[in-house]
Amino acid sequence: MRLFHHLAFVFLVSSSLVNASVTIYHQLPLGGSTTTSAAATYTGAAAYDPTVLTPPPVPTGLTTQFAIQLSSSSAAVQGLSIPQKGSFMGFSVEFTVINQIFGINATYLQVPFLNLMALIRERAGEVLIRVGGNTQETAVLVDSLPGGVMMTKEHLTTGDVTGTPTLLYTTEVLYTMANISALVNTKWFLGIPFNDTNNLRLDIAEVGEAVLSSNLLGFQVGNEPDLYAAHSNRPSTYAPADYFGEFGIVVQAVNNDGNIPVKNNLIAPSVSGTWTPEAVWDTGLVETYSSSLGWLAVEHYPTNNCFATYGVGSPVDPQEVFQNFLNHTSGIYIVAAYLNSTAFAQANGKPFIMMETNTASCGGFPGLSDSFGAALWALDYGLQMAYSNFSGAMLHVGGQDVYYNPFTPPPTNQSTYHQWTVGAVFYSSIVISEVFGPSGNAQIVDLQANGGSMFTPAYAIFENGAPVRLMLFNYVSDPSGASDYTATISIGGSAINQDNATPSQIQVKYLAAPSVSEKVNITWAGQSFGGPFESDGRLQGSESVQTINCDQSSNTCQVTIPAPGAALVFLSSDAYGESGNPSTETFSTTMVTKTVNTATINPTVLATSNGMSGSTWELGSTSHEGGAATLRGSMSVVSVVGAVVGAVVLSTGLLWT
Ligand SMILES: *[C@@H]1O[C@H](CO)[C@@H](O)[C@H](O)[C@H]1NC(C)=O
Ligand SMILES: *[C@@H]1O[C@H](CO)[C@@H](O)[C@H](O)[C@H]1NC(C)=O
Ligand SMILES: *[C@@H]1O[C@H](CO)[C@@H](O)[C@H](O)[C@H]1NC(C)=O
Ligand SMILES: *[C@@H]1O[C@H](CO)[C@@H](O)[C@H](O)[C@H]1NC(C)=O
Ligand SMILES: *[C@@H]1O[C@H](CO)[C@@H](O)[C@H](O)[C@H]1NC(C)=O
Ligand SMILES: *[C@@H]1O[C@H](CO)[C@@H](O)[C@H](O)[C@H]1NC(C)=O
Ligand SMILES: *[C@@H]1O[C@H](CO)[C@@H](O)[C@H](O)[C@H]1NC(C)=O
Ligand SMILES: CC(=O)N[C@H]1CO[C@H](CO)[C@@H](O)[C@@H]1O
Repeated sequence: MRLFHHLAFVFLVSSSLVNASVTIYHQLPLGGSTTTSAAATYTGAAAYDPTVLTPPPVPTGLTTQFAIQLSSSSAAVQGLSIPQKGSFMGFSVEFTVINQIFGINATYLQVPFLNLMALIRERAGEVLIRVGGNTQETAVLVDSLPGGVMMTKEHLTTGDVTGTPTLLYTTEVLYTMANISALVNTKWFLGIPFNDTNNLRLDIAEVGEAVLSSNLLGFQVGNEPDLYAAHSNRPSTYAPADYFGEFGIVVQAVNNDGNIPVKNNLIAPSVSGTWTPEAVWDTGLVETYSSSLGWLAVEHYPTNNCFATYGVGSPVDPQEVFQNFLNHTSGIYIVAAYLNSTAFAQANGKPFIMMETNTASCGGFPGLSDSFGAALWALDYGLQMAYSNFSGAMLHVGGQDVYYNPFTPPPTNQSTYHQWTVGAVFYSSIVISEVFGPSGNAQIVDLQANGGSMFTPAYAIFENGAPVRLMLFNYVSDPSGASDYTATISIGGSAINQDNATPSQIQVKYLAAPSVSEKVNITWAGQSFGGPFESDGRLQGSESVQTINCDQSSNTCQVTIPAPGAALVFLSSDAYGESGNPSTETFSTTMVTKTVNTATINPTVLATSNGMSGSTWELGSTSHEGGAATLRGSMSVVSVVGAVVGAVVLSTGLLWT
């Protein structure tokens, strides 16, 4: 059933609400090399930088015909991962940008954001989001803020060399998250401020547990503590043993705090590579505080663009490093440093999370972080983490001044006429949600396909012992078609054996673009979010799923993967129906400026389509009609949507009938 959901935007001038939209502080202008006239219109903000790189050369000697022989039972498969969820690839949202991304308060939520999350939720059942970053350490919960906003930044109040501002926020932030959870089943990671363990501020845990309850997954204790010394947040001698001691202070405080009912959901150590995780494990932290720890976590970026941002390190030419993201060894190299730790986590009964990652720290690279190549890379890297027994990975989302965002709200002063920009790596997250689906029981194995060729990796996914899906990649960018490859798939025994389990037909969804450098014409099963400012958070275009008949005499199925591209192969109609064929509808938007508009929607349809019971909704109303309302009953205004955007308040009235 279709829903029509019209949103109206009303503009109110409020000069007191001026928020900068950056997460990289002391930002120098990024992305000077604007190559099209579009750049002029969009002021060179990194998120819309039109730089297009040149694909790496076509490798010689690529084998373009190879077989993939799958066992019909996982019992015979070596190295299958632990069970994985469709929500594996979530998002890490910098605390300072939540009012742009989520909405200005609990009743003014951003519809494009809800739509994007609904896409993951309808495939995976839930969405994982971490809210944090450097600002979590000095964040202060206050009763209220000038102008009634839920969050604001006070600049130059911390000694941190990155210039991280102090973040002030109200409980409305937690209510905003709760209301988002009610709509799209988001599960949250937060952080307990850790800048001063002599004066702990545990209120985020007290209020967070009260407001978010089971939607709250856990609290980071420290964000990148291995960088505290470098950022002047701790003495230069700060070492893992010091972190162990401070972690213990938090454990004791949480245990003694009667307002924090959950004692076992702390997260450590969230190190970023300056310390190895082993250096922390060696302190005995996990064994000592096992009953307090819910998760183990790290954060990692494979490279950085900090010269462009801070003048630190040496300049990196995006064109030169592009090829480093365009083969299977990239993810394998990154993950290798954590294999000890994922095994250690399993041995200690703790899930292991990549709490923050993306192509490159300090904002990523123009032309690279927002390219189809980055989408292939993030998909492969994500699956490699899953194969290596991570239990989740959060793609970082910053403000306008980064290149790597999975999604970017419009610049603050352009919200009146532009919509959202969905980045290439958001496609990776959608594909992963279908790769694992909603069962929570999907196990993945890296097949080292095609003789282990770094350009044509493949993974198989098993559920309940049987192969259900395959993910095939082609990293090569070759418009001639000569580097397209054909994989010949068979399951169980070969034609001459009795235990052949090759299906009669398979279904295939392609992640496609004409080149690894492409930034706009990226499609998943034929659908796209379009280019900069073109998205309301819904996939556009008609879905196209290929059905391939298998050869019944040879018991083989042939799938061709274009160069470049990736394909998700559904090995049975059940596997397709499970995660590949979502039937729900998301929140649609129609922007009408300078009017208050209303929309109609049948609440029972929405409640059903989003998989929740309408009776549990308690959304507050900020309708111009006034009065609180719940979803049940007709003519109830339940949600108003908008964003704090510079000097403009953008809000949207939305009426359910
Ligand atoms: C949410 O924001 C709107 C628009 O600024 C405002 O009218 C409303 O009072 C806010 N709600 C709360 C609970 O602060
Ligand atoms: C920790 O952060 C709080 C809030 O921003 C600040 O008031 C305090 O001075 C900081 N403490 C240290 C030791 O930096
Ligand atoms: C493949 O990626 C690795 C790791 O990023 C990189 O070192 C190597 O140069 C790449 N190989 C080719 C042929 O591009
Ligand atoms: C993993 O642990 C082993 C044994 O403790 C050690 O030799 C090795 O260096 C570790 N590997 C990594 C990548 O840290
Ligand atoms: C992941 O965990 C499973 C189950 O313990 C194990 O068999 C497999 O070898 C692990 N994979 C890696 C890459 O460590
Ligand atoms: C938006 O803000 C940027 C930076 O402050 C400015 O350069 C640009 O002219 C503004 N654009 C519009 C349309 O006001
Ligand atoms: C978009 O890319 C596809 C390949 O993925 C190609 O077939 C199509 O022609 C492209 N469309 C445009 C408008 O460039
Ligand atoms: C379901 C839910 O959490 N609703 C909350 C939405 O936000 C308001 C505050 O603005 C709360 O009162 C509701 O409980």
